[in-house]
Amino acid sequence: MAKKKIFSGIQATGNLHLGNYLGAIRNWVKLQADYDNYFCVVDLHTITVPQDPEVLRANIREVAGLLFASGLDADNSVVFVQSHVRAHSELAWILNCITPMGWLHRMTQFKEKSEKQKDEVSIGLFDYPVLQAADILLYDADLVPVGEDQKQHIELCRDIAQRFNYRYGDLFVLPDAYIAEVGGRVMGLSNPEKKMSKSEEKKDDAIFLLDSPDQIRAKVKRATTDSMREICFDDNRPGINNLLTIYQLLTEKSKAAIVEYFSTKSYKDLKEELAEVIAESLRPLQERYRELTGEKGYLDQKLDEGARLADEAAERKLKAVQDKIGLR
Ligand code: ATP
Ligand code: LTN
Repeated sequence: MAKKKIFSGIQATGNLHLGNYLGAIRNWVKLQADYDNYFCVVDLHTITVPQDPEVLRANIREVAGLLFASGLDADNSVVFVQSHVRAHSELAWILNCITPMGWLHRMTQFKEKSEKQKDEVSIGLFDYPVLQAADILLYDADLVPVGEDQKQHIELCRDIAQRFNYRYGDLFVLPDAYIAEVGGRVMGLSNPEKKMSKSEEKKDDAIFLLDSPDQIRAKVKRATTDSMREICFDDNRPGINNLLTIYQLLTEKSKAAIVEYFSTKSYKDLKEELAEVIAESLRPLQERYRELTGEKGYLDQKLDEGARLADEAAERKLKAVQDKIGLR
C-alpha cells in the first residue's frame, strides 16, 4: 500500500529555537520513516516581511542545514527550498482567485503581525495563508505536522481545497493538522504567557538551536518563574509549567516521575538540571550541523536533488489543476 504523505514548512528566518524544534522539526524526524515526506524552507513566506538580501541568503542555508542536522534524511524525505519550485507561486495565484478576502481577514496571525507592522503591511503578508495552502495541496499531503499556532492556517487550507473541489471536481486531498499534545506550544522563557518566538524583542526568551551551553545556562537561569516553591505541572503557573514541559519533552520521562524526582529540590536545581538536559540534547545536532556545513557543496547538492524531486511532483499537480479550470 502506498504510504500517506506529509508536507510541512519552516520560514527562513534563521535562529531556529527550541519551540520550532519540539513543536515541529523533531516530530518530522520521528514521523519520516512511516510517510512520504516533503519538508520545505519557505523563503517566499519569509519575504512577506522585509528582509536584508544577504541575511536572507544565509538564513535559507542555515535553516536547511539545521533540518538535515536534526535528522531529516534524503532517503525518507524530500527537503527543498520553496522558491526553487515555481509551481508554489503559480498555484498560489490560482487559489487567490477562488479564496474570499473575508476568509483571510479572520486569520489571527495576520491580525497580530499586521498590528506590529502598521502601514508597512504587504499584500504578501495578507496572502500568506493562501501560499501555505498551495504548498500543502501541491503534494497531496494527508498530514501537516506543525505547532499549535498553525492550526487555523491548515483549516483554511482545507476550506480552500473543498471550495476548489466543489467548483471544479475532486482534485485536492483535504489535509489534517498533526499537533503534538505536549510540545505543540512551547512558551517563552522570559514571558511564559506567550509562545517562544524568534521575533520576541527580549533575546533571552528563546533558546536557539545553535546556542552554546553557557548561553543556555544563562537563559534558563534568568527564566521567569513565580514566588512559590513546589515543583509541579500547573497551567496556572506558566513559568514552572513550561520549564517542566521542556524537561519532559527532552527526557521523555513521565510527568509523575518528574514531579517525584524534583519533590525535594529547589527551582535553582530544576533550572540547573534543565540547562544541562537542553545542552546535551542539542549537542549532537550542533556537531552534525558543523560537520555538514563544513563539507563543501554538501548542502547545495542535497537541496538541488530535493528541488528536482519536489518539482516533478508539483508540476504534475499544477498541470492537473490547469486542466480542471480550463487553462490547458
Ligand atoms: P516564530 O514565531 O518563532 O517566528 P513561526 O511560527 O512564525 O516562528 P516558523 O519558524 O516557520 O514560524 O515555524 C516553524 C514551525 O515551528 C511551525 O510548525 C510552528 O508552528 C512551530 N513553532 C513555532 N514556534 C513554536 C512554539 N513556541 N512552540 C511550538 N511550535 C512552534
Ligand atoms: N506558516 C508556517 C510555515 C509554512 C507551512 C507551510 C507549514 C509555510 N507553508 C505548509 C506547514 C505547511 C509557519 O510555521 N509559520
